[in-house]
Amino acid sequence: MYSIKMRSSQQSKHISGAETICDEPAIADVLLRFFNKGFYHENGAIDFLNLKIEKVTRPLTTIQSLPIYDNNDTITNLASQVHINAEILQKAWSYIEDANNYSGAIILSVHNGQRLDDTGLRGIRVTRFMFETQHNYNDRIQDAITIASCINQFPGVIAELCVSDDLTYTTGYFASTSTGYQRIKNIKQKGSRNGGRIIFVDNTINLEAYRNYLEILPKKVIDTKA
Ligand code: PML
Ligand code: MG
Repeated sequence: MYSIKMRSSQQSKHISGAETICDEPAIADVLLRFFNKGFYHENGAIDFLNLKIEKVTRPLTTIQSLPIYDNNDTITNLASQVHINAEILQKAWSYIEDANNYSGAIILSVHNGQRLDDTGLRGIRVTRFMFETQHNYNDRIQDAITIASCINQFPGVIAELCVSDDLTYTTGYFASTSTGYQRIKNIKQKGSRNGGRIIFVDNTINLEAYRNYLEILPKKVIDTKA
């Protein structure tokens, strides 16, 4: 199997990214799909696009997908279910609203709202994953569920908040092992590049092991049993 990654940018500003693991016969199709996604993007014309192919040499770790819900609950309500208070949520939201376009996720302490990763504008990128699913999700939703399933199922992770940085995509989600993947419509206004992925963790997390799990370990997400 092969890991395929794409990222594109404009004057070093993140425009788009994509990631999967596939078998050799599917590589050409995936490359074309990722090229189209990154090159022709509503966030703007690009001046850089990188496509990377790497053979996966380690066995894939299997992860169950989080259940998906369309309840359109509020972020505040969902956060309170996992004991994230308003102040910490506000801190997370400030990263989503700042002028930076992080290509990956930001890790925040659930105790004091401090940013714990040292990856600057890059953030932590969840990579080396695939989703073996019977469902016909669209690409965007399938990717988001796969990433959320990986992010949330590690010791010390409390929850994740995601807002797309695409100009016209206004559905985001809040995810945790207890709430599942909760889609939230109109999480932001149309026409804004504000967005990001915030991971809330407690102080039991082993950050080095977590980063290795998210960025290096090959992962296969499978459907949750009904
Ligand atoms: C993105 O790919 O821009 C993030 C989208 C997250 C929400 C996906 C959904 O459930 O609609
Ligand atoms: Mg995007």
